[in-house]
Amino acid sequence: MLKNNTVQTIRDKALWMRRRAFTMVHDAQLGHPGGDFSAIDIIATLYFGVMHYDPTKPGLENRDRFIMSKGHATGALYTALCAAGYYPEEWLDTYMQPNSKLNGHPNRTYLPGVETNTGPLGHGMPVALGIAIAAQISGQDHRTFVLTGDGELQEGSNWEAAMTAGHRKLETLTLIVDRNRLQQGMGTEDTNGLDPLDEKFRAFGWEAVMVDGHDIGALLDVLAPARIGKGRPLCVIANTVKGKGVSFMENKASWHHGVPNAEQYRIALEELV
Ligand SMILES: Cc1ncc(C[n+]2csc(CCOP(=O)(O)OP(=O)(O)O)c2C)c(N)n1
Ligand SMILES: [Mg+2]
Repeated sequence: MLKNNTVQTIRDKALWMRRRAFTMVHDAQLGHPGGDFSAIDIIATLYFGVMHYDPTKPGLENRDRFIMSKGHATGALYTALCAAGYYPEEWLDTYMQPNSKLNGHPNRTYLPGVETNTGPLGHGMPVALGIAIAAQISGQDHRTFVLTGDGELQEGSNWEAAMTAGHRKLETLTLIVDRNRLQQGMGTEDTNGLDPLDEKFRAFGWEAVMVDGHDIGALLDVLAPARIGKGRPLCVIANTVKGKGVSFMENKASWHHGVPNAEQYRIALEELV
């Protein structure tokens, strides 16, 4: 189903996702809230403004696919799938508990709506490439979206997939890069620089655009238009802030997998309104 939601409705979903994800991380004392918060506006835009899917039929043949390649940001993915209707909210309360379906990294065997297991960085793009090639060969027009971290792009497997996608003119494939400029402990440009990222993708035969990854209207403008006939895969470089929405978390590498104490949790929920 296509969700013809307004920008405000999507923003409300994203706010709920941030609060709910942070509660999950607080309760479990585990998780990756920095990368959850940089990605949530992107994922909310996809699920509530762009993608065609039916949560009652997770295997629907011509559904649009979303692959969460930065699989550590489960707070963002699990809250989105819940809000999209794939499973009840009580499941979120089990996050990271023994025998939960909501593990530290997403598992398609346990969780409806998860297209492929991720966690080891650099695998989502090659899987998305394969799905998009299969669609091309079989004449399906569904779209395949893949979200990678920017640090994740330091993995060479992404570039092999990017090269093949350009070569095969995979117009139904859209990569979104969560460009928060931080990886696990340091800046991407301090470790293995990525800039100029847009020019690199263009050189590989892609269309590449930059967008504010927290501006839902701008994200809709670049992600919603159909790709059939464009003749090239699309790379959306979404400029984001790691920890977006909570003052003491923003742009702090320590919140990559930092977890809140009671006081930090209270302040964060006060700010996330
Ligand atoms: C192959 C591999 N190496 C290392 C890790 C450990 N790891 C998890 S997240 C992360 C940093 C990822 O940075 P980025 O892709 O920028 O993610 P974000 O900033 O969006 O959280 C690392 C090194 C991993 N999951 N997989
Ligand atoms: Mg990053």
